[in-house]
Amino acid sequence: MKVSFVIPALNEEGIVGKTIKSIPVDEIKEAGYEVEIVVINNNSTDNTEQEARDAGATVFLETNRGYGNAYQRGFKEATGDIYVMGDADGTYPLEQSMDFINIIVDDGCDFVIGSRFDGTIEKGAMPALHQYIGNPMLTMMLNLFFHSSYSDTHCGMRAFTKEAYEKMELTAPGMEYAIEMVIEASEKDLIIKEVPINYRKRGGGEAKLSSFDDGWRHVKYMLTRKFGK
Ligand SMILES: Nc1nc2c(ncn2[C@@H]2O[C@H](COP(=O)(O)OP(=O)(O)O)[C@@H](O)[C@H]2O)c(=O)[nH]1
Ligand SMILES: [Mg+2]
Repeated sequence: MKVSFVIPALNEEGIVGKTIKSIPVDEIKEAGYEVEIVVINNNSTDNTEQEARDAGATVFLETNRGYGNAYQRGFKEATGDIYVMGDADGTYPLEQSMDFINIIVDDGCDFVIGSRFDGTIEKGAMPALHQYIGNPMLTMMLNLFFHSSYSDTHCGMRAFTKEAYEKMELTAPGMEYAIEMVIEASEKDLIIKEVPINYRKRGGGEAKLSSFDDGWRHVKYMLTRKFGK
């Protein structure tokens, strides 16, 4: 079996290399899997591409900007049986990936998602507005609308089987991709499990997220999906 790590990176020079190197490739190989690391770059204007290559990733250039577009391309290029996804900014504990893989393989889960709220959030890793208001409210709204029970719908560290990925019909080009995926996972009745994780401060670069614009886009996405246009 093969595990594909899929990582979108837009101007993540200085941290994308470290993020890739934090993937426990030896541990995963010792457990009997092949490993591949796919990075999707969208015309980064810094050294992201070379840094990712030097760290051992295969880098693809996607010309359509956006978090969703990057992931869609990444999963198209990935050749594994299990996909692990996470940001290129050092915030997610990719060193904990084996836990995610074991839950899929040993427990027969389809979709594993990290939970920062059940785990720990390092000081300064998440703005207070997101930690105490934005994320809990968006998570509550999503659970209410789509009859799910996630504790952290915006957690970007996830793992799933190729079959699970193919069941989910994912088309969102931007950041809404994150919630489109958890809604699809729930609506397609995938077996879902959460894993508490430690969320860290960005290792450099800038967040591409803009609190109010992206928060509103998520609310709009949920309203439209639930009640139509
Ligand atoms: N390739 C690509 N990656 C993106 C784009 N937008 C965001 N990313 C990456 O997606 C991940 C999540 O973005 P980030 O700014 O960390 O969002 P946050 O974690 O929600 O604050 C990071 O690894 C970014 O570099 C994009 O348009 N193209
Ligand atoms: Mg991030």
